[in-house]
Amino acid sequence: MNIRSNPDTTLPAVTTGPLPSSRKIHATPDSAPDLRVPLREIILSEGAGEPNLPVYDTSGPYTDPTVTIDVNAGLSRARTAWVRERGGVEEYVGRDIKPEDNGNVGADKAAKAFTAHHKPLRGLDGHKITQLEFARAGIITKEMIYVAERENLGRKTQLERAEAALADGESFGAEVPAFITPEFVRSEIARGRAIIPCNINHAELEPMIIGRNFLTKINANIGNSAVTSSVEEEVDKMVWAIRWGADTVMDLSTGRNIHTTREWILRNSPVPIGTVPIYQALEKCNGDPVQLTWELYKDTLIEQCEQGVDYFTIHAGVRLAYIHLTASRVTGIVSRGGSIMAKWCLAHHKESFLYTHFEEICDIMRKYDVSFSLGDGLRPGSIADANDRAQFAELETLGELTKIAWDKGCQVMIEGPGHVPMHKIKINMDKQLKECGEAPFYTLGPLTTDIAPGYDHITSGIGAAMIGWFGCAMLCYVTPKEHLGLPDRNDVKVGVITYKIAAHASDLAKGHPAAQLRDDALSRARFDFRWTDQFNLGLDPETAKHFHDETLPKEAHKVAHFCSMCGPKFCSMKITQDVRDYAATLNDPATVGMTISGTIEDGMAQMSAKFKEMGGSVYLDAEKVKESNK
Ligand code: IRN
Ligand code: FE2
Repeated sequence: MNIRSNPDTTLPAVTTGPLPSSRKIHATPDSAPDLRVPLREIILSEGAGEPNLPVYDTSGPYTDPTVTIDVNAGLSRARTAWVRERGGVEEYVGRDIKPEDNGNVGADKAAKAFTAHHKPLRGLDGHKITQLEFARAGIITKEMIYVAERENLGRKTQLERAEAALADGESFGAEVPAFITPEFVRSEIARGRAIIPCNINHAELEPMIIGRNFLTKINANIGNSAVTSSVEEEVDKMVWAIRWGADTVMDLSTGRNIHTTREWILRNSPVPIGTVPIYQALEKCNGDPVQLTWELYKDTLIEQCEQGVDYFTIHAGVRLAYIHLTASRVTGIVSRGGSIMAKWCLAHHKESFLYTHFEEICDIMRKYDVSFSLGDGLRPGSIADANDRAQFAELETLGELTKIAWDKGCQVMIEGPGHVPMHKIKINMDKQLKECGEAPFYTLGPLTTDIAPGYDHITSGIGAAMIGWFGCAMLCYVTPKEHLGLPDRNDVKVGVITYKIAAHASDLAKGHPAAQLRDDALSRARFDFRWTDQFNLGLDPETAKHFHDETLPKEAHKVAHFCSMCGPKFCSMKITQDVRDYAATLNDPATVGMTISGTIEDGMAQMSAKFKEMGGSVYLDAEKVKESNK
């Protein structure tokens, strides 16, 4: 197979290689020795005096130098075996890809080359297919074992196992065990509080879990638009986003090559891929929402199910009766999917076909275990519109649809806003939990102010950290280009890092049992002036090192007990260290005989005398200090 000859695609050059001072390691769960659960080990410097730190790793084989990446062939399809051994699925000849289905002409060759060597699977009636169905039946799947191992962040030494056994039953926060077990994962999925988005046809997937009693996850959106970007750029953006920590990626492509772009992304993606199928359906009717039909939409759903998309944004809560509620808004309907459906409803003056055909949508998605991400088509697009009647009316409908999807055996999460000022955020979380039976919440930010175009990763990162703390399970990133243009590679990285910060800050605030390990390791490195360890333990080692080296570039400075912010004399860490050293000399056997209070008072008196002797001024001449310290 040689895809390079296809004029519509070129060989994607994707980013490979480990992060600085990191190596890929794998954990093996007790209950499934055939699974290899990925972790990244941050290797500390020799004198660190503590073990290397394992961290959660979303980057897939791209950071593993022992794996050869061939984007033309796609990643290994190991998960097909897990699906097949459970039974209840059939292989069949999938839908024929016609050029017009792509919303463009002649872009299907590469996609066909992939599908030629694997036929799609689908679930049979009367059999359990979805993770929800297995969980309810009390069955622990390999996906559940895998994510349990992953959530424990490598805390699995013998000692830790023993401690975990002791701590079992103890809980942090509301009801989370100190050590995540496959049974805990199963029970959270069974009650609808967590999902594992994992289409049976996305065999390249490394499963992950979304739920408020697990690590807070982040999503990165990529996708070309009609005007910019190409297939290979999008594949590389996916690889780039997961390198920095994106837990899921949504392909929001419109315009040319939708089917092909998605096929390339899926075949090369170790993280769940989400889409908004209405975007492709719209391309199939030349961008005119009025022409959309249920049949055309349904056909698009099946096409994407067969490809292996793990979750679909479906804006089924935009009901005809709610549209007028947006009339007096400052920014109307800002959701792309929401505005497409609003236009259709008004043009036909009919209830949305997504709402009227919802049960059929469930039946299709169940067969492939595609999770619902019930879309917030009426989310507020400005501070002025936050928490208005249109937004909450839709949320109530999403709650009603959640119950239908659950009855049908489908996994569900709920999308949320948008633009919301800080004091109106918590009510969103509380209302979502109540209306939607605790199904995981997945929000876009929210942006906490409208005044900073160019900085909306920050305006939204603030809201994301807050709502994550309150219990939001996944945070959809916003890049600095939000409202302004299509994000490039660097915007993707800045967006992902910003959201990793928000998600991790949430995990700390929620008291996740393993979250603080990394903070503590980094703080010890900082306090010990182990500069290289400090960089490498951070979310973006390259930038940290670069900033440091801008002023202190020499290798010798990597062990210096100061940085250029405060300089040698005013480094608080250095001063603390000096105070500790000084206190230690006072406790020295040479000074025995003194009482403890005597020691401190004597020390203070000595320092005071020295202070006066040096001229009694807070800021001293550096040369004089050096002289007196000799
Ligand atoms: C997330 C939460 N609320 C919205 N989102 C994301 O916005 C969603 O997952 C998808 O990536 C995008 C859909 O945008 P529209 O079609 O609602 O504008
Ligand atoms: Fe916005």
